[in-house]
Amino acid sequence: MDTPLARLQRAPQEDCFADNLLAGLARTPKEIACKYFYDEAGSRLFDRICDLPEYYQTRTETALLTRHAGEIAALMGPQVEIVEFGAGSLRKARILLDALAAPRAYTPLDISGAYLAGVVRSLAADYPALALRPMVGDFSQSLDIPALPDNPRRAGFFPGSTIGNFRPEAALALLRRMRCGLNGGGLLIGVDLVKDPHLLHAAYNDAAGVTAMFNKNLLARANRELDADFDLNAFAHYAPYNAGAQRIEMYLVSLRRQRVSLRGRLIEFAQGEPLHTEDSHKYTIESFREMACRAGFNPRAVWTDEERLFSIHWLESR
Ligand code: AVJ
Repeated sequence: MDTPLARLQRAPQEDCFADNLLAGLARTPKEIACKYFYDEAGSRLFDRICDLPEYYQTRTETALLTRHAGEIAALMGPQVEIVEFGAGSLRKARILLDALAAPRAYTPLDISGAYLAGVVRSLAADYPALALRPMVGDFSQSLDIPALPDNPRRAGFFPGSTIGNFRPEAALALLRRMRCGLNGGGLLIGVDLVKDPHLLHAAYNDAAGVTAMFNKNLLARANRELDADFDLNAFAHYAPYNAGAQRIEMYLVSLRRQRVSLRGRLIEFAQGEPLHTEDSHKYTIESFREMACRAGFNPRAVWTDEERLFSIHWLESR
């Protein structure tokens, strides 16, 4: 019997793909929120990115989680409810669930409902005794997660450096909301580190072109869901590293002057005009801990790999 997917409370201002895309295409420069990457096709493309040789983040974080699982489980304590933000494939959560003492429940949140339903099915089969509460929705808008009747202690899990997709002021606000949503519980968070720009550039411009497909999937999704007529070959993937802002910026660049129809509107693109699709901010361990403190957390522990490519932080609510 499938685990039913609950719906994360829709925040009043939560916008839909069509409205958000039309509004973003009306802005200068044109932009669209990166959360719209994650329809089922996009979630599968991201899974492929995680296995790319250039995309060091996933294997580095997974190795850190595996090596320090015991320490992390001790800090989280027994009978805890794990709330994971942007849970994706649930692969990393399995490392935690295997190390924790009698975890009370696991609540994976993700915006990609169909994809989440599939991965939850296989997790439920592997962890039959675990209380599973998958929720579909946009955690950047609402974190209203109903408490379980026995109100177990919560621990948040936010891996993959998805915090990097939020501009620093928005990241700070999100951490504050997470701290409230965790009711005093701690947060285990993955943070990608500032490093050699060549390594960063390669991670978002892989030789196989999977990141380009992931980026262009946004246009394919608009064609599928909104009856738009984007020509994917008339746009190029462009993902430079902005050293001043310590972030990767992702764009789709129009290769020629063109018009796209969307919901009865005609959108003009000039040749060379960019559509901004994502930022991926990088931190130093110090700059992230400083932000965590400002969000009301006590940065209790941090783990990083020998090459200091990636970091995992355990933050306790002050
Ligand atoms: C899943 C948000 C962490 O920003 O590195 C991967 C998404 N974008 N390649 C990231 C992504 C391009 C990824 N996060």
